[in-house]
Amino acid sequence: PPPALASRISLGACSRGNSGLSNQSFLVTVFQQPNYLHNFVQATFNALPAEQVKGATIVVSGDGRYFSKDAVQIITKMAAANGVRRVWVGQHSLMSTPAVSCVIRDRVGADGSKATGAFILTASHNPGLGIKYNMGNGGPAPESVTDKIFSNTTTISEYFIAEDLPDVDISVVGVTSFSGPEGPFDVDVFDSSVDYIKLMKSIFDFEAIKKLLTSPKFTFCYDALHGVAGAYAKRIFVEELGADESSLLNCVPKEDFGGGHPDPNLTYAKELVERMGLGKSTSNVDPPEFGAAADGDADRNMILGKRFFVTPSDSVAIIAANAVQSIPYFSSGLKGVARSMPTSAALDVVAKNLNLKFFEVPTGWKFFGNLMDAGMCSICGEESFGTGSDHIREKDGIWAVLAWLSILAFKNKDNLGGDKLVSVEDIVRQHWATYGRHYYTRYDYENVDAGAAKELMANLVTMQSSLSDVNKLIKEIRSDVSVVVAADEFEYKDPVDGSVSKHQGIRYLFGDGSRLVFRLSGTGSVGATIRVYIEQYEKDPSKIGRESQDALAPLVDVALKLSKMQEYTGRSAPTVIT
Ligand code: VG1
Ligand code: CO
Repeated sequence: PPPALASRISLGACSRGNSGLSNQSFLVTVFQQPNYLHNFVQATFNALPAEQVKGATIVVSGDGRYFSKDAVQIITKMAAANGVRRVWVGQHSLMSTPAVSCVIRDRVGADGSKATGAFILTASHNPGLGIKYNMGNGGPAPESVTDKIFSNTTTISEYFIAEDLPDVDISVVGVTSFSGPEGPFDVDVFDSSVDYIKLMKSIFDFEAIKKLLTSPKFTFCYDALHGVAGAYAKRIFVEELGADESSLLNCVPKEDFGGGHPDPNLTYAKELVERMGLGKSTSNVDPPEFGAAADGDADRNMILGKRFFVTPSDSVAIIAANAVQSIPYFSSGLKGVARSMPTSAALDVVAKNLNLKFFEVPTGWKFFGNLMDAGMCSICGEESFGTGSDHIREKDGIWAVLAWLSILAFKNKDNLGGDKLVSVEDIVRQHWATYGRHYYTRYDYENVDAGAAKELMANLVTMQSSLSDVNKLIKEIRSDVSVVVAADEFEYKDPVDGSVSKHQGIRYLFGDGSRLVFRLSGTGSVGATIRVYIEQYEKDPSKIGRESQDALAPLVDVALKLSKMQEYTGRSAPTVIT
């Protein structure tokens, strides 16, 4: 074909995002404003070192939500005009965030090429569309790059696009070659589940998991919430591991997530929650032994047992405690473990007992990536339904499910013919008996007036200067909670590159190990989102079996009154409790 012409088109400014376009821009309406996508893409190309653009290989894919197929064609044409050598696209434009990370790290093209980055079209667990850029290590772009992208979007005046390059049929696997405006240009469409399954097989003992999944006693259910995880779930759980097709719920990716909200928690994963016996339904059908859900881009996970919820903070601790015995990838030991600051300290206790290196990092996956690149961390997690390991540089929803299935398979390996399987609940209760229990809950106040949220936070910081006043106040609110022994704003010095991140959340630490943490979300869609994290440690074996919301009631009371939540926000209740 004749060379495509690159055109220059003028632009206006783009609004600030987190590791991509977020906030309002996650809404498709804003996203489709003229040139909004183009602005971000060109600003990213301009922010990258030349060798990661000219002649480079870049992944362009997403979780299949509305407009992403069109966006793939636009980004492809812009890549061609910017001198990119080849673009790798997931078939039907589908690639989960963890699969993108895997593809960047592991895939080698037929011509020996390797990718140096990826545009990922997703807004994760939020509806609407977003876009983010990942780097050559497979992880989110660091702040140095996102700051540059943002500043570029405020000054950018033109972008480059090969407008007459024909659209590529992304439903068909194969390489299409063009003579682009900057020279030869290839679009390689492929099925990323091939690369992803290969990686999973190198980590887990598929035979052992298959024995569990095909045992008549074990029942299983996976809900992709109509997100991209469904594309992998069928291949892995059904075709590779022998689960029944009926174990899959909402596993056909849909552009609109079937009208749902692809956030794997007890509020939004309704169908799964009912099926697992945790909902309101009075059905007397025996729930499955194990259930799990994913978010839109499949990096998050929720783990459930029969009528039992596993908190994400417990999940990462339990995986870390059992990894060496149950998962071949970790058989020679863990390099270290890490959690985000607001995540409960369940993992800390495991690290201490097993004598593992331990890190507490700010919220967001990029901090884990640095530790992993330096060989300091094997397993990590966040309270926000994110769990993962150093096999890639993103959290990984299906990996977390396979990790739990591996633990169940290991605990039941001599028991599959026995009377009763060791259940998810047994494993968690056993864990609490050994390490103590961290009661944990998170209250989210969404779409709060941004000014009010700022004032609330500022007041909490001011109060930290006098702990005796704070403790006096607390005693008036509830006499049955411990005293605050330290209070600060979390600050993190990266042990690898020495960079310092300040103002990463307000902490009140109690004498009995309880914690209250307050943070403003960096990913919320409209207004401000205040997150309150409430945690209480209980070592006494006679007190570890309580209902979580009962056990935490006194601390919740203190958190809301100390922060003057209702006074500042006008809200008498949170939007979501997890
Ligand atoms: C939220 C979570 C955080 C997570 C982030 C990205 O951020 O709290 O733990 O890393 O989402 O998740 P925030 O700033 O709104 O609290 V995802 O699935 O979008 O990669
Ligand atoms: Co996500």
